[in-house]
Amino acid sequence: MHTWCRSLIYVVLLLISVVISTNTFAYELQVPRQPASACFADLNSDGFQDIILGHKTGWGYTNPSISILINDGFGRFNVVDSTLSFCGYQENLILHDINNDGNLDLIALTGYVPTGTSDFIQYFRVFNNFNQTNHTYTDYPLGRNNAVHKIICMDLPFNEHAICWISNQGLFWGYIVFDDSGVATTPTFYNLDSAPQDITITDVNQDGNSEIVLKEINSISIWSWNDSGFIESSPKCWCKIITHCSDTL
Ligand SMILES: [Ca+2]
Ligand SMILES: [Ca+2]
Ligand SMILES: [Ca+2]
Repeated sequence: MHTWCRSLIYVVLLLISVVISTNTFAYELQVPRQPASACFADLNSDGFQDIILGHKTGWGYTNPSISILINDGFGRFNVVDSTLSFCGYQENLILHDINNDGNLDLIALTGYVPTGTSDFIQYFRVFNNFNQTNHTYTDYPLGRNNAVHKIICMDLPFNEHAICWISNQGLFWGYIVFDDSGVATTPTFYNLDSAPQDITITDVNQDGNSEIVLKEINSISIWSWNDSGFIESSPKCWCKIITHCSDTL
């Protein structure tokens, strides 16, 4: 066989392998709106992790807020439900067992403008035992209606949990505690000197209890939990962030 003939066969086989690979692994999923967040759980109890996508709804109460993508066990996902619609950007979807029944609950944000007012009243929407088919929920008012920047959920002693959030519009952070049976308290707020940028959870001093780490514009503060609520570490700015600027490069 001529060398050019072998080369041609090699090129054809290579093209065929590329086409097979493309058909096997490349596919597209269409969801109804731009995703803004995602979290993962086995929503149909088949042993494979599925995806919950949060969408930016804009101000439309009927725009899809959540899409459920079910894992087929072979590396593909199918969009099985995009019918859940409620107002609120879903930039923070959290799965947490907020009522200690052994089932993950989905925490989202929602809100509405009551008739005759211009205020956008905000709520946490907690879907109890969120799975592919059960979408029952309870709404919990945030108490302040400034834009929510980020949500986290933290385990507290005695099987209690706290949903915490920051607002860079209102310069504060707040939390709601859920007791061991899932009953919520009224929200508590801490005003800040500057806009909070981020909030996260970690065991800073490695004592087995988690603390909240709050990042403001130029500082980081640590908040630990006791029977009276969250207590800020002292001094306030245990870590000063200094930005160096130079006119010359
Ligand atoms: Ca699954
Ligand atoms: Ca639960
Ligand atoms: Ca700790």
